[in-house]
Parts: sequence; structure tokens; C-alpha cells
Amino acid sequence: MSKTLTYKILDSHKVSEDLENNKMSIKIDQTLTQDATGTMAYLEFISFGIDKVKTDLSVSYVDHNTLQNGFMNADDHKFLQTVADKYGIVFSKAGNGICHQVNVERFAKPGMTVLGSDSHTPTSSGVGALAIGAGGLDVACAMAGMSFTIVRPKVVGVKLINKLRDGVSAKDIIIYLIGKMTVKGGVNKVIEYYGDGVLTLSVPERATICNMGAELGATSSVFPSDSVTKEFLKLQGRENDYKELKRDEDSTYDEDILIDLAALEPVASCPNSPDNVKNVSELKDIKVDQVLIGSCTNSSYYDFVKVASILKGKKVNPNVSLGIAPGSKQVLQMITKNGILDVLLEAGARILETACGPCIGMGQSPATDAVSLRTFNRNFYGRSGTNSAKVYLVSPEVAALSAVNGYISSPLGMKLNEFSMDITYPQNDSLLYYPTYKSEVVMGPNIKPIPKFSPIGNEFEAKVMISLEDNITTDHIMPAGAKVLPYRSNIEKISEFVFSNIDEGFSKRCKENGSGVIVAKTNYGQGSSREHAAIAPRYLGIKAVIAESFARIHKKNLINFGILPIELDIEADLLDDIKVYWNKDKIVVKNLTKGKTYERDCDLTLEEYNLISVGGLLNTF
Ligand code: MIC
Ligand code: SF4
Repeated sequence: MSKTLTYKILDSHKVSEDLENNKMSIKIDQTLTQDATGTMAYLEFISFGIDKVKTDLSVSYVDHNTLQNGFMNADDHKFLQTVADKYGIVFSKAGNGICHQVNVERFAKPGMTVLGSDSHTPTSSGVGALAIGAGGLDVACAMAGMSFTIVRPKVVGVKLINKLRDGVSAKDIIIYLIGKMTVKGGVNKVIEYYGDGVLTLSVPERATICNMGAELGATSSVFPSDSVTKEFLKLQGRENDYKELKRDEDSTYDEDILIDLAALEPVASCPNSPDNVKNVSELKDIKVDQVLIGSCTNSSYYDFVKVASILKGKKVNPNVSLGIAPGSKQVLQMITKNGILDVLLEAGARILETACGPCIGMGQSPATDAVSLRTFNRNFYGRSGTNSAKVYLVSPEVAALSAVNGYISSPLGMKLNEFSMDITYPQNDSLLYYPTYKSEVVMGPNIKPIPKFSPIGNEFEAKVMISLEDNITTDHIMPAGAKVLPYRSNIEKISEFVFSNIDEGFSKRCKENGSGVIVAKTNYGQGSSREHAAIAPRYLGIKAVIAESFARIHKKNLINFGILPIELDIEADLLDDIKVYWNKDKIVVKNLTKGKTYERDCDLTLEEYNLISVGGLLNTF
């Protein structure tokens, strides 16, 4: 039978299948973690009592918490480095770059499966891998050699035809698609790209597109591995990693989308959601205060060629602060060697560290009510660190031109080829450490043991601790940023910040009540893979989340930590009394305050049911 590329890779990694529940378990070849989720993932891994990782390759990156304002981040880094050395994990030190950018450059291979404790792990699919984001505990399990279970994904075939016009970029393709499909349009789907237009896109452009597949809620995205992939791997000194991969010509998709690249124009995700998409030409009079170029979406050498072509001989508008963060040490070396860095400095850019930085609210928060243009992937409320800021997500080309003009500007038609793409890629791995298996794990005082949770029980009463709308992100649930991120290894402390951007009293209220439920509408938990958005509410006594629908990674995280996700649309206000009764067959929810009863079949697999029944996955070891 002819197959899509997605199912070629999935089936070649299939360990088991559960057709009744539409699930499949796959072997994971490679894992990646980053520091903000990694400390938990490794604490979990260590608790399994295994002496070394069982994957072909596992890499631990430090790229999120690099501000080091206080001892906490540095302690985390030391912990991660010693764990990596002891258990056989490659360690990428702070300064080496953003996990996804470095993984594409140095490690991801066509046809392999990658599981990462970061929702943008699918960036590695740009080289023809099938890369999936997950919670830290799932990644810990994969490192221990266990398979990873997913809903058998539907495959969306996106046929790309023709070629982008000058000034239009890969970022515009994916933002356009997110506008069409919405932030929940990709849940339990893989987005597979094919068609003649694919060959016109470089690996970094494909990586940009796969990166923001996360904003569709997709399980992953895939590109074929072709001559463009081969050339990229050759430039990275990895031509032996190449193998050709493509769909069978007559394979069919569950959904079909056609994109004529030649018809696209520059677009932007407007505040506060990636799917709030408008043409840049419609935004042209908006004054800009801040422009940031970088993040795992757009920080490749390829991106800086475009940016420098616009900035060459120009000055950044005096009212704009332009910050630039190259995605990796390799990119920084390349732009240094061929004069691009000089162009950026001459124009008036501020050069930031090769790290996530402002994307996760670590510095560069905009001024009150400021307009910030970012080449990043998320513009959720509060994520920049300034709740009143208006954050637009755009291509590097739009960002650079707008930085010069001082207002949002369209680069459509601009030829941007001042610098050659064809240069040597330095392969200096001086910030990568290969394991010696000799270290003892070093744990600083801010690294606290993972709390133990007891089972929620099959029948309980609790009050509604918060009642929410559609598309609540994990940034709403568990904010990041410079104030909160240092506590990622300290659940007791970080739990004080749950929902703090939208409801300051949440944590206190939960503590006073001792238990509670969360009520929401559709796509609850979209965005980041941070399992803290499940662990911290669990720590505060949350027993169930009742939502019309859930985002994939977050639902799994809730189950992993023993919280019952209930897919129901219920009417409930703050502090309403709720009674829940659940077993393997059905779930009954009563709003005792409103006198309403809701019932549904239990949609959990036996494994998931058992996990929640015992209080979460960690209680099974
Ligand atoms: C993000 O972009 O939100 C993060 C920070 O990279 C997260 C992971 C995290 O919260 O640590 C992600 O996307 O998974
Ligand atoms: Fe880092 Fe931002 Fe990418 Fe998350 S989305 S991995 S914070 S650059």
C-alpha cells in the first residue's frame, strides 16, 4: 500500500498499535532537552534507577535560563552537565545556541524520530526527521528506552507550488497556514509538505515552517529529504547522515491544502495569538518601538543574510530598539566571518546572546503599551514580560525593514542577496561535551525533589478554582520570564506563580481550599510543553481539568501527573461546588451549585486510566 512520508517514518518505528483507541507507540531514536524543562526531566530519569540512556543519542541543551541573576540558573546548568556526563548524554553548554537550531545543524538526521521536552522540537523535521515535542516525563521515559505513545495522527498534505516572490519568506508560509488552520487546527495531525515548491526552500526555511507547526498544535511536521537536504548536510560535514526520503506518489492525505507560493505576501500574527493573521500591507502605519530578530524560528545564517541585505548602509530608526540574537555559535561565527555582524552593528543593532532570551521573557521586555515586532513564534498575552505590549510575529525581512523605517513595512519585491549563502559552515564543537561517565551529580540548593502525589480517587468533591475561555496557553497557566524561570527545579516555589498573570489570587485560593478543579473551553493548554503547567497545579491540589478540548502535549502532562482531564463543556463559575465520579467507562460531573449534571464515556486508554488511578506515572516505578 502506498504511504505518506509521515507513515513511512512512523511505521518503521512502530513498536505496538492500539487500534481500538487509535493510538500507536513508536521507538524514539534521539531525545533533546533544554534547561527549563530538563532539570525536571533528568530528576525523573534519575528516579528510574537506570545507569545510562538507552537512545542512539540524547542531547541536553542550555539555552533558556541563561541570565544567571542569582545562583539558581548556574546551579541548574551544573546539575545538567554532571547528569549528562554520568548518564551518557551529550551536553551543549550555554552559549552554544538554541536547542532546535543546534540540533538541526549538528544532530538531526533524515528518517529518525526525535522526542524533545520542548514544543518546538519539530524544528528538526526540517532535515527530514519526524520530531515531536513532549513533556519532560515522556522524554525521560524515552531516554530509559521506553516507546512513546501518540494518537495515530491524521496527515494533512500541504502541496507547495511555484516559488516565493522577493521579500516573502518561509515565515510567511507558516503564518499564512496558521491563519487558515488556527491554533487548534493541527491537534493530533502531522503536517506533511510536498510538491515542486519544496525544492525551492532551503533546510533553514523548512525548519522555520516545521518550528511553527507547534502553533497549529500539530504532533509534528515533515519535509522530504532531497537534494537540498543533502547539500545542507554536506555543508555541515554530515553527508553520511543523508538518505533520500519521500512520499509514495499515489499516497493520499486525510486533508489537502494547496499553497501557491507565488501568491503569498508578507503577513504577521497580530496580538495576542499566532492565528490572528493580517497582511503586513494592512498594518503599514503602525509605529514600532522594538524589533527583535532571533529565536528557534528565525535565527539561522540564512535569516541574517536577508536581514543584513536590508540593513546594509542604513540606520535603525532612533525610536526603535533592534535586538539581534543569532541562533547558535555557528551562526554567530559565520556572520562574524563574512561581515554581516559588522553591518548589523553599523546599523545600530544590539547584539544579544545566542539563546532563547526575550522569546521566553528573559530580558528585553518592551515598554508600556509598546509595539514589538518579533521573528519569534509566540505572542501570547504576557509572554514578553509586559502585559500591555502589542507583540507582532513577522519574518526577519519585515522585522529588519520596519526597524529602519520605524513603522511596520512590507519588503515585498525587495531583492535581498547582498551576501552569499554559499559559505563554509564552521564545525567548531567547543561547547559540546561528550560523556565520560565519570561525574557525580551536583545538585544546588534550589533543586528540590519532585513532590509525591497521592491518587485523586474515583469520586471527589472540589470547588472551581478558575473558570476560563478558549485557547488558554501554558504561558497563562505557568508563566515563564526572568522572575519565574529560575524556579523550574523547585515546584513548591514555582507553584506560587500559577495563573499569576491573569489571576493573582489563584495559588492562595487553592492552598486555602486544599483541592480544586479548573474549568475551561477549547484547546486548553496550547503552546509550551512545560510539564510545570501540570505539576504545579497538581501540587496546589488541582484534581481535574474540565475543558471542551485539550492541546495534545498538555493533556498527556496532566495524565502523567495524575490530574484527570475531562473533555466536557460545562457551565461553571468560580467557587461552584463540583462533584466528579469516574471509572474506566464513564465520567460524571455534577455542578452542585448550579444543579446540573454532565456525563460522557471515559476516553482514557487502560494505561492512562491506570496512571491517574495510582497518582501519576512516577508512582508506577
Ligand atoms: C517555549 O517556547 O514556551 C519554551 C520555553 O521553549 C517551552 C518549554 C518550556 O516552557 O520550558 C516549549 O515550547 O515547550
Ligand atoms: Fe526558546 Fe523561544 Fe524557541 Fe521556546 S520558542 S525554544 S523559548 S527560542
